[in-house]
Amino acid sequence: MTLQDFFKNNPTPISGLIASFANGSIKISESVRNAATLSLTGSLDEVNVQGEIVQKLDDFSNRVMMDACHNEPSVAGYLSEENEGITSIHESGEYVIAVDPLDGSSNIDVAAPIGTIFAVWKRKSKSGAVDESDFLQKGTDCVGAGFMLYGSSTLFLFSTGEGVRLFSYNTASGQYELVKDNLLLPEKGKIYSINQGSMSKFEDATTQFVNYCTAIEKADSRPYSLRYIGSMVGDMYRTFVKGGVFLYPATKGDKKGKLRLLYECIPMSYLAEKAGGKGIDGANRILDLQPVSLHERSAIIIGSLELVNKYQEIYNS
Ligand code: P6P
Repeated sequence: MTLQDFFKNNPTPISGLIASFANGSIKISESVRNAATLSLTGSLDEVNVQGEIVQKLDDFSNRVMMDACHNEPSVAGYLSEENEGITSIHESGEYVIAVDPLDGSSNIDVAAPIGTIFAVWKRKSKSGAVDESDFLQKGTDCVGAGFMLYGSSTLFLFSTGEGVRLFSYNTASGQYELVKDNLLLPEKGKIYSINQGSMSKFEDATTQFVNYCTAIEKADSRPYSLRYIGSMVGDMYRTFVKGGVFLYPATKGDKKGKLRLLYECIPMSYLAEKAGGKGIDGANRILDLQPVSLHERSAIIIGSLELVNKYQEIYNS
């Protein structure tokens, strides 16, 4: 079943928006696969609001996602990792979007999986130009979220409030085709995913949790395996499929970790919870956090319920 037919059978208020993003993602996927021949590898001599060197594909993907929003009348506003401020799109639109147009772009040159991550809220203001308060909303108020993975295949995983849908792009038909209409994140897992090179900077709870994962305990299949791609969408898709836990925790010097709350931690936690998993920052549920700035960061521990609960138990002890 194609995405179009799926939405015919399961209409939602944001079907048009999701379909527009799907079309945009196919353009991004094709550019990622042909980056070298399209001279889209490498970077522009620009630095984005994050202080990161802008990869040519970051800039291209951001423009594609903005165009997707301009093509969808229900979108009122746009926030992107690549833009310093918010952008008003359609003043009569109902929804605002927070997006990481190309997460993991530093992995482009090594052909590792990269992707697009987005979250959707209903605007709080009635109409007209959007303002920051339309975006600074909790994950519990999200009306949808998703990510596209540009890897060995192009995958689209999203939820509009019910279950998590998984589609795969069929290059022959040029369509996203349904793989699963209710993807569940395994409650248990045997994989932990963290940049263990930062061990010396981790807070005690993270060190204790890594020691738990690597201890020999045959009763529950420990030691677990370490898998870390260094691209959140790649590590998270594996977690949805195989179970396990992904951690980008706070460090002794950096209480907020590295990943962005509005367009990385909240969408991934929204999806994880819709699939039976969980996302926390250590003590708190990610979806309960009240964002106070557009590009704020958050620590994140996310994945199989059993493993995230174990981390939280250690954190609170
Ligand atoms: P580190 C990619 O740059 C990214 O934003 C995420 O996709 C990924 O999970 C993380 O950073 C990797 O960060 O510090 O381990 O290289």
